[in-house]
Amino acid sequence: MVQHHPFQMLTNSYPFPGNRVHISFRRMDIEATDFCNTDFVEVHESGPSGPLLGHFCGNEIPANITAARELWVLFRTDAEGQAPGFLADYSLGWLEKIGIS
Ligand SMILES: [Ca+2]
Repeated sequence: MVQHHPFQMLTNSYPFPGNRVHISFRRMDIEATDFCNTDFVEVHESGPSGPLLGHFCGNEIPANITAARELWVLFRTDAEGQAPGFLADYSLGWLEKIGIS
């Protein structure tokens, strides 16, 4: 039986039109499995039931993600194996101010 240890983070920005959340992955080293189905990072827009923007494992650094007002990030592991994990940072703001066009 696979045992999950979910961790979730919800980022919110203010609901002004044009406001965005931008996330950049800096390091990525999560146990790689077929279909990334035991250990993974998952990014959704708005919340857990929002559109899936990415589902990642392994050690390839994902592309940057820019979404609407909110990003929901889930990191999930099981009890098997160890890896350093991931490092990401995020910024909030108007697209022009965070350098996204
Ligand atoms: Ca694992």
